[in-house]
Amino acid sequence: MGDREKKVIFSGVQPSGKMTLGNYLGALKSWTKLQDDYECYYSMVNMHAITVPQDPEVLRRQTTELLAQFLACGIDPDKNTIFVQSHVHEHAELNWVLCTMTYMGELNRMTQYKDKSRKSEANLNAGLFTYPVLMAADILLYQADLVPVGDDQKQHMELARDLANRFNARFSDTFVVPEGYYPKETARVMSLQEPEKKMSKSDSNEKAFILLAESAETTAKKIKSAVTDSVGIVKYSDEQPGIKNLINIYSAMTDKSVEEIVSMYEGKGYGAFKGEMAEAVVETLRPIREKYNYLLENPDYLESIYAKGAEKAQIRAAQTLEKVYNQIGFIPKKNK
Ligand code: AQP
Repeated sequence: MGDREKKVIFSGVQPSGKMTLGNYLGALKSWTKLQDDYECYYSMVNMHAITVPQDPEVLRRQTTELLAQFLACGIDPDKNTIFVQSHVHEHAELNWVLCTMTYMGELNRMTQYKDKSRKSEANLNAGLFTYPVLMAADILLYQADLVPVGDDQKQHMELARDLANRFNARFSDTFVVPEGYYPKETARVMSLQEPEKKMSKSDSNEKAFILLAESAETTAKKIKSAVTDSVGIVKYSDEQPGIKNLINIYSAMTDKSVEEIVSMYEGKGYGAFKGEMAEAVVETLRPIREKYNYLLENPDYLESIYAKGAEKAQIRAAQTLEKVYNQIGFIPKKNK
């Protein structure tokens, strides 16, 4: 654990739709900044995605599309290990061990479960309930030091830390206790239609989110129809959550500070602000979308990335699982 050259990072995105600006600004943008200094494991977490019903054909397609989006955002396959979660069976195995050490009360408190179960009452499955344990397994398998995620994942990160500490205390020092890594203003990008809710790729209202892969016209239209308020002043204030969210997005997409943006629109209305913001967002997304479309035409290349990724990820995952099985008293399998 202590003899590693570089610190380790793990993070994942569900192939439950196309990536939103929330996924990008909350997670992927930090991934690209961290890839030079850390040993990074990035996963298309399809096992998490099936906690809500998925069409098999769509899930298959979305998994490779997600990989193309990772690469288009600047995740370098030569520097990072990029893999499909279900290709490394150790995730399911460690999940089970950790399930036996997680209290029902801990899972009952999880707000993501409460939100998602409200949305899908007809599909209240046990996987949705134990989702945070699988997430802990994902992270702990790689002995990750750091987990770059949006702050909607803070509660899940706490559970991962608690489980690592619990296991280490009950048996012996086995897991690195991971830390969450949250970007400042965009740790929670909000819905364009209901700014008190986070932007989510599975929102039934398509105007609520911006997708990295959608056309420039669609993005601009969505920004122009984003819900604001009747104050009419571009101000960074909790009383104007719609405008605050747009300023945060504008700032993160252009690297202009919030103060700079506010002063740029002094005395101007929301129309000018939204118009120029839309242009800036569209221009920042343009190269990502173009690269994404190019990559989709190269399925063999994408396959070679996730094949190599699974091989590399599995080496590390298997080492951790072997230690865990040994600690808990599972006898090793002997080959005849
Ligand atoms: N609105 C957001 N703001 C900041 N970060 C966000 N993330 C998601 N939404 C926002 C971060 O994106 C990463 C991948 O998320 P995920 O796909 O694993 O699951 P999620 O958090 O449930 O994302 P969605 O878009 O809301 O998916 P659905 O609709 O399928 O549930 C995570 O790091 C997350 O923090």
